[in-house]
Amino acid sequence: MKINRLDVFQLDIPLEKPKRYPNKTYEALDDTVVRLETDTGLVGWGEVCPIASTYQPEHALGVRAAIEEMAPGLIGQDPTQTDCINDTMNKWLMGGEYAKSAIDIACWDITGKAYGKPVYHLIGGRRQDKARAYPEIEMGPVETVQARMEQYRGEGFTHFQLKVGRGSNLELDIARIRKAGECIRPGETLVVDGNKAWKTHQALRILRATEDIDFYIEQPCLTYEECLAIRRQVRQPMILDECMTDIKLLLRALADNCFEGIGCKITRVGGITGMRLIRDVCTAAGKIMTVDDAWGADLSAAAQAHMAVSTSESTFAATYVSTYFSKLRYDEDAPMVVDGFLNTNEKAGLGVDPDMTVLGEPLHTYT
Ligand code: 0XW
Ligand code: MG
Repeated sequence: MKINRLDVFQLDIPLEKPKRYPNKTYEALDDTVVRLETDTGLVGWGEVCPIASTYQPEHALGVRAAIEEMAPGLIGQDPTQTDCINDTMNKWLMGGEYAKSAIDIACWDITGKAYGKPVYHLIGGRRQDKARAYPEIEMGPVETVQARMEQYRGEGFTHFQLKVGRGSNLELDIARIRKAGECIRPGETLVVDGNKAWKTHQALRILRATEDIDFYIEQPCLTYEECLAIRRQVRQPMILDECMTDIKLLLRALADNCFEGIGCKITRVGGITGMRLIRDVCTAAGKIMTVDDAWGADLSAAAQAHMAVSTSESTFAATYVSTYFSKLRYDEDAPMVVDGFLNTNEKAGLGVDPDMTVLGEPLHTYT
């Protein structure tokens, strides 16, 4: 089997709540969908949707430029030999894991279809009947924390991620954490996510002021080294997210005893191939992880669903499914959060059949 066509589609994913960054406010995010066609007629789909251009060192235009660089090397390759595909991509491009992820996901989709199995079957099998999802409690006044947690609890969620750190109002961060701590119930999980925002002096003051509350602290500071320094001075269990970019850093963080968990985004770590490696190391080491992505639509949700249900319950923390919080669907039968849980369908591959009237014509085609 050989790839004989690569189509690249561009979509805008409207957001329920705008995302505000220093350079601009985003009402929608720029999404890239990849379609691989083979000489057997089998087709595979992948997707990557970076958040803006300053959240991480990845951005939408970079996705499509990276794919253009790699396309000549991909035509003629066997998509079912996924490690070989990744070798090929690395021969044609250094870095650009987020763009490579979309191609990798599409190759797993084809492989599942070629063998008549859902992707989860190929990466370990069904280890969970369904996967617990979680919402973000976005930044805002203290009063909104309780209302949002009650709203999401009513929608079936039991794992909550509280956003903090937007600005230098430490008192507001402490008050929001305290309020969330008052609202959390037995059997529920509270994660406080700084999204890299705090300086170490701020993180120390806030985490020492709240060490009587039961929560995980996620990515308090920008760099791995700053998070490691904080880890060694506070009591809250640590989750590393944005700084955890690849398996080499994961092994270093294990050796440093720097974390209890990883906030893992599929398209940050190289797609299903990359996340499977990180998942298996976390499982072997007794660590936990989320199965997330930056943003995306139905294909991203499906890739997360297959990874999540094939992750052991002892390793799996939760999954953030952005289609639950945005307005773009191109396959109403694709995996979606229901009553706080995400599941796959039993179709071969990812089980997503995009509506071409939504995707429109490809932006680029490579043959
Ligand atoms: C909550 N998320 C998974 C969704 C957004 O991509 C941000 C991310 C996070 O945890 O930082
Ligand atoms: Mg995070």
